[in-house]
Amino acid sequence: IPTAPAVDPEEFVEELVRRYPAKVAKKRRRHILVRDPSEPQSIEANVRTVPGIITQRGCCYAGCKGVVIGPIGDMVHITHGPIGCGYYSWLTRRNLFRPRADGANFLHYCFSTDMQEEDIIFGGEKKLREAIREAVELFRPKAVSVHATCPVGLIGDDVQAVAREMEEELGVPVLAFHCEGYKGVSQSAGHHIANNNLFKAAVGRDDLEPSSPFAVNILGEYNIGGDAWEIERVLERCGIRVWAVFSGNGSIDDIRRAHTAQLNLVMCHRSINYMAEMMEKAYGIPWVKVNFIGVRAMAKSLRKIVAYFEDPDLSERVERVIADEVERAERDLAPYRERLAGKTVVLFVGGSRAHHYQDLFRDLGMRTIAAGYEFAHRDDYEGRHILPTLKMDADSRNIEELKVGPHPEKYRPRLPAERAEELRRAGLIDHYEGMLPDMEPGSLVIDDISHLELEMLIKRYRPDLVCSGIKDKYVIEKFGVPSKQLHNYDYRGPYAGFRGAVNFARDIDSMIHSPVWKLVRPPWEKEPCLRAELTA
Ligand code: CFM
Ligand code: HCA
Repeated sequence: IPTAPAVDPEEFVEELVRRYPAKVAKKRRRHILVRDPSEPQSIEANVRTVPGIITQRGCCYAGCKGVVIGPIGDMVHITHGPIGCGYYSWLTRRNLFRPRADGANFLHYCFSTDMQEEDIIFGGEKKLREAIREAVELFRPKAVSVHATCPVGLIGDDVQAVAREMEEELGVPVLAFHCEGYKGVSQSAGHHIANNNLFKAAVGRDDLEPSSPFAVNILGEYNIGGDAWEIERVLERCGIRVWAVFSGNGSIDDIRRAHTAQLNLVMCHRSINYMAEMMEKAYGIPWVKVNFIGVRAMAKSLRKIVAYFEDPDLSERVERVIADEVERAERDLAPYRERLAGKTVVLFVGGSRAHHYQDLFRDLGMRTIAAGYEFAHRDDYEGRHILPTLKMDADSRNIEELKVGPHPEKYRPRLPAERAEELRRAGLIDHYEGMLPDMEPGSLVIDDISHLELEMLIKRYRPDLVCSGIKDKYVIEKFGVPSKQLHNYDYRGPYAGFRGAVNFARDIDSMIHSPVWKLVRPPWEKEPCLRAELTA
């Protein structure tokens, strides 16, 4: 694909929205920005997609079952609904899990009530009861989760009542989630529902304390392609204990005792900020926003942790690890950087990676010319706290009553107010680090991008790489542009941490420099398929 002629971004934005009917154009215009650092900018986000537009978004059930709860490997997760919902969320996200000493790993199974027409007409609660009983008898899990899908909400099955009943009958915790797909405008509502119930039903149930004084939880890290393992390798090398991960390679036992950690590291703010805030309010655990994607971002995040602990031995050890890991990563990255520097990329993914991966591309000398989230909120773009317009429920108000551990009096704020203020001033405990401030002047930011807009963007800007998901991957590649899935990593990874950065550079280099792209001609450059000739 030849390099793009210079594009005027403002003109391009007008061209984009001109393709829509006037009312839709007005709506979409508010989701598109040309980055201008000279003024405070705001963008519309987390609102309903206009019906008829082809969006990359998913549903509330995906956000709850697929994203937050699903990766906990030693629980049985039951989808209450027609079989498609369970089937299409079965192993596709690549959240990896290694069983603990008890050997339990249920992630290879797809549990569903497989609702039929009859259940829709007469109600599915009986079937759900039987499914929970059967799963517990066969697998003896430590806990069960139940996830409602769209039709369940429409017919009114009370999954929470069934869960309470079965919990009593079987003596196993059953966590029920009313995460019907249609709730909210995207996956985002599902994250919130998952956080609330997981906090109420699991966190604080076991008071076991870590033996290390430097124990942290990692929130919003889902071990896609083994990311959590690489992060853990580095942290353990630094002498920092990973006490619980929400929820990559996750165990329900770890989550039950997560409230005894010293610090919460928030990787994906979008999916788990609710949990971080509830744990801070209820148990006094402060949280810092981190990014473990990219060499410099990883080093910066380690230094944030060090600043919190204020321990000279720890600082020294962490600096030694950073020096060693950075040197090795830089050496391994050098040949790729030479081949990738100056290449352009556009990223349209989820609610955090479209921002996090920009750091890694900067390490490689690549330029992000356009980016956007599918379902993130304004905070995640603008890098400042914005009060939510829609309040899901009042959980955070009753936080005092939510301290359920055996010794609630123990949980006091770990971070004195003065020190917190100091760290905040030094930029070391930022809670909101948005995408916008990090983007180049003149670059494009597009929220909830549509297929049409992505196609026009590729045609006009001709980026060297598009990072996206399965819904657009093959469309993009038929345009002759390599497309990297930043969701499931195209069956590869890990990409987090120091070693992950090198894996990523290698994979991107081989994609971009594959000779295959020269053989693909985008549809808009092809001859018409049919030709008629008039003969004498
Ligand atoms: Fe957070 Fe995620 Fe993401 Fe997300 Fe997702 Fe995901 Fe994603 Mo797919 S939790 S917001 S709801 S980082 S599943 S691991 S890749 S869209 S950018
Ligand atoms: C989801 C999961 C998803 C989908 C990925 C994609 C994932 O939100 O339903 O669209 O390619 O990461 O598996 O985001």
